[in-house]
Amino acid sequence: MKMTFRWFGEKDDSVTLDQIRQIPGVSGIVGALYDVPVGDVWPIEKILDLKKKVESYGLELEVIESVNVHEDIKLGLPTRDRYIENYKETIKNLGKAGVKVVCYNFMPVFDWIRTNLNEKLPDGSYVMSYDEDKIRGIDPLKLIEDMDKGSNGFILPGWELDRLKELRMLFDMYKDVDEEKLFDNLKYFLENIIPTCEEYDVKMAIHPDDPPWSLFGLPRIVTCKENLERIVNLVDSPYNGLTLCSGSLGSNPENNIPELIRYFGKMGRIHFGHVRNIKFTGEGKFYETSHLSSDGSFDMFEIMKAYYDIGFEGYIRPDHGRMIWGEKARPGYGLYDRALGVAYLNGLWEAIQKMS
Ligand SMILES: [Mn+2]
Repeated sequence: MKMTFRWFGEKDDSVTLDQIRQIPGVSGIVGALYDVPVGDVWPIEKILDLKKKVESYGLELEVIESVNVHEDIKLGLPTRDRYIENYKETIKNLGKAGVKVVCYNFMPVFDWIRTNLNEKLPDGSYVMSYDEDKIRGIDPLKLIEDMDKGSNGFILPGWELDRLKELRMLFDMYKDVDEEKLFDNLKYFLENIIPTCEEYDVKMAIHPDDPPWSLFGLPRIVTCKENLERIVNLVDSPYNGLTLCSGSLGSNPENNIPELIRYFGKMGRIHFGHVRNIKFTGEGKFYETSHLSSDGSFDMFEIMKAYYDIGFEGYIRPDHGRMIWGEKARPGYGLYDRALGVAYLNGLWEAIQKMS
């Protein structure tokens, strides 16, 4: 297991590489180029610049999150072939720069969704929360406005406004795309890019939908064991793999996270693990807690034990943290609580290792 930490780059992150390198047990950064428009090729020079910067702090750049998939690919439009060619070029460039895993998602229109980015808990910390009742009947444009307002001035990953400004048109285009069509479009995408991934040794790791169910009538397919199995079988190659995100998949209590880790881990299809805890407060209601088991609804020991038992050699990162100690940062991506998460997950790992 390699412990990593997500970083949004010098211009876009309140956290510095200098701070990250001081967190015990972090081997590398999960990075991305944020100034390349979705669908364009990531220039090798820019990737190498980022790599050089990260490595100058003694950290590695082996995981990218995300290379976003152009909406035309998800929609299956004739223009998709051009964007798929660009995606392959990006994979080539990333492979040449030593990147091993690319996390991506295949969610139509929206990325992850929370209904409150700054909910105050009794202990004074702030967390992100979700309430399905608040989603029902809300205009999606209003949701975007609220997500933008609550972001402390940062751009939220997946919520870049330029991507969303043609929202109404996008909704219209998805009218003919149901789950089956979306599976077809994902298959077409994977069939085209996986040979390049194999050649350049870059593993694809699809991120679950968050939350893992359909919203606003849009199809969502990366949601449950059955669908994950279908996805890894769309192209039978170890390069077609998963990001196992405990918080996303786990927000449906029917998804048993340790079981999923064991099942897909044994198949060699988990390349990246997002490990975080959430607390259910009702049906379709939860908030993101600290990583500690007793703070939330998940047994984090069982999650780390599952990774240990499958002999996991991929990458893990703490996921969203709370906002604590007065920190002002991108919601979910402050320094303090994620660093606590790293220390805790590494502690679990050491204990499991020594007791095995
Ligand atoms: Mn995640």
